[in-house]
Amino acid sequence: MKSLPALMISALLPIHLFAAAEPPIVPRPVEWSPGTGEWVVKPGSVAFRTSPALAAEHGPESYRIRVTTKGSEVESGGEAGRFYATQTLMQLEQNRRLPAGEILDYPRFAWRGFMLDVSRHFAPPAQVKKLLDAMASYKLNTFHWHLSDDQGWRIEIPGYPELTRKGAWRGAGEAVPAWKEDGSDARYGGFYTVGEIREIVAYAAARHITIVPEIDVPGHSYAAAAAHPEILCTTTSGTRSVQGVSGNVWCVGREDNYVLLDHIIGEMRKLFPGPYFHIGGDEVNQNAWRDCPRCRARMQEKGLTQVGQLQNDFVRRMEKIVTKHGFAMLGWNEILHGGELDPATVIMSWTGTGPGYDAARRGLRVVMAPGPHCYFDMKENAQDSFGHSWAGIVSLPKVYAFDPLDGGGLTPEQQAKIVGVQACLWAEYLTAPERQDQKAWPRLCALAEVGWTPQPRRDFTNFMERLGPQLERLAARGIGYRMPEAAARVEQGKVVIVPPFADADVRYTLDGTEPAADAARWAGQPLAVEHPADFRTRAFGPGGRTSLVTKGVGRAPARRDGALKPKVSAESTLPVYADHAPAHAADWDEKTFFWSSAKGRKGEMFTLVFEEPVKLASVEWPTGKLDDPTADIVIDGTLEVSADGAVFERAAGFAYGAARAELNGRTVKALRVVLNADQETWVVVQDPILR
Ligand code: TNX
Repeated sequence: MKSLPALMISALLPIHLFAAAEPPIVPRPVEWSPGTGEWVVKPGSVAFRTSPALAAEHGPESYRIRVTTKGSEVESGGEAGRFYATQTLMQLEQNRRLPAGEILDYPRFAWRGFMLDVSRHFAPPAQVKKLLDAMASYKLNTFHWHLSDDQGWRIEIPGYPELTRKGAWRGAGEAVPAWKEDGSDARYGGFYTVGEIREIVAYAAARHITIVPEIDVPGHSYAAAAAHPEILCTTTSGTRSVQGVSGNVWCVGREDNYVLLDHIIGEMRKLFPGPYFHIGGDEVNQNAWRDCPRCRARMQEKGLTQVGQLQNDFVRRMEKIVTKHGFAMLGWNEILHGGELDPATVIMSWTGTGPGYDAARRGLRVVMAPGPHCYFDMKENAQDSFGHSWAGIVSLPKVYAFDPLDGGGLTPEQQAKIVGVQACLWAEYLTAPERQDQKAWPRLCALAEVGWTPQPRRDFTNFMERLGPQLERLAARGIGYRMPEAAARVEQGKVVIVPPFADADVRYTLDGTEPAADAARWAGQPLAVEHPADFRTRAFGPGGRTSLVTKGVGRAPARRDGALKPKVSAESTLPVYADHAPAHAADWDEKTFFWSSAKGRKGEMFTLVFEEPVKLASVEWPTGKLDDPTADIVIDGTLEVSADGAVFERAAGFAYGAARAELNGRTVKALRVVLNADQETWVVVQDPILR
């Protein structure tokens, strides 16, 4: 005991010297404890065994890895755990070496999914397999395959050849070749044969991925109706779906339709051994049923008073069919409307998290896929050239920030109904295969971590530190991932580049040209930049991927807490754009601002006159648009101060669009911005920050 301190020091010293940084594994494991040294991998010498104790405690997907200088061993809860341990080992290994240490790992959620829409644009089998490979390496275990929609029916159904002969091609029966070599043909169609489906299902199973097939009914069914017009109502009211399509809703009063759906699901049961079948159920234009005598008869028979109730009636019948074939049913959150559901039915919450919480309160199981965090067809950045934006900008940090259990005020029992999380990639814009890669990755790395890693172990900055090696891995798989942007901002009068992650290769130019791979490389030294609006950065990633170009230099957002808000009037010599009158830069509301409708000219002014003179310690005056750091800033200007409103004197100059002056308690009657030079842009003036 006496010698313990000395022992501790000698024991700690080497650990400290050799302690490896946390290995860059995604998703981040539950526990990592570093060891000493490393093990040089000899083929086939990892010892695997299953551990009933681990299985009992953390389930079949759990595993534990121990690496010492002598070797490595893996214990797993089950086959899946063994597979995931292997994925982790592959991420750990560098130059045939594994760092010594111990990892204990298991998932936070059972459902870690990705949905691919192959209807709007077809994805050939090889592309699906490439996706499954990458998903598995990030421990994603559910592939939701959106196989039908208005633009295409993508699965061969024995007995109903027209579904694919006509329904898999845009335009009635028009045979458009599948992928054009150069990906230029946006109209391509295609479908999976029974053989191809079998092969992909087996391929997924070997990677511990369950496939959940979806046939979207009763809406989103234009392609099915192109093949089988008889499935529609006898009189269509001509109304259109949210997405502008008419004639795309199955008649719910036609008995033969249920026979056909039963047949389709029966055929699909033979191909998909998994526990779930997704019936869609979203965005149904229920007006289609309004004037149809069969639908009206159905309402009478069932004693329904509103057309909308037919949706629940249809969903209940689908539940019976799906259940009869041994599947549990899944549907988009619209199936919650209008009545009870079978307790085995699972809800996919897409319009937000609210419907998911409601469903959990009703005792139903839920997969969270809310648009604002999980819709990968959204733009990732306001400058993105393609993508929807109805759910906002779904950036990498936005995906990462999602916690499926954070909100809704659920009890622990209700929380347990939330089985997991899923990203969805709708394919309206996926006109070429590389677009799929670019929309999916690396956001799917972030989502994998949402689904796997315990919430207290999740940290975006830490995630970004582990991202660089993942991009190498994605590039090695031939995935054209999206390289995240760098940012540039002012710190102490100099420009500093913030790379998207440590060691990222970021290049810049000073003259407004797009940085090429041989442009000046950011090496961590702050830069003096004469024309910040002409500053450009671009990040270069593994596999020749490049980010968008970031333009200009950002300011840290101005802090306005505790600032003075005296009564003031405002005027400008510049003409006003739309409703952005001068008063909007003096209403102490940072969301509004003054905006000129002409380029700034030398000598133009923007003046604030206080009703009563105010004593000011300091004034900070930002110009330009808040969401776009160099748009419409004052480029060369002076901040002037007046004690009487008549005689002004210089207090500070503008740099990077803002001016700041220490006034040390001076009495001020008026403030103004004066332009020192003509500029090419209009002028936005924000409210000054007075203290
Ligand atoms: C809504 S999500 C849809 C899809 C679209 C998607 C576009 C859902 C169940 N329906 O049909 O492709 O928005 O973001």
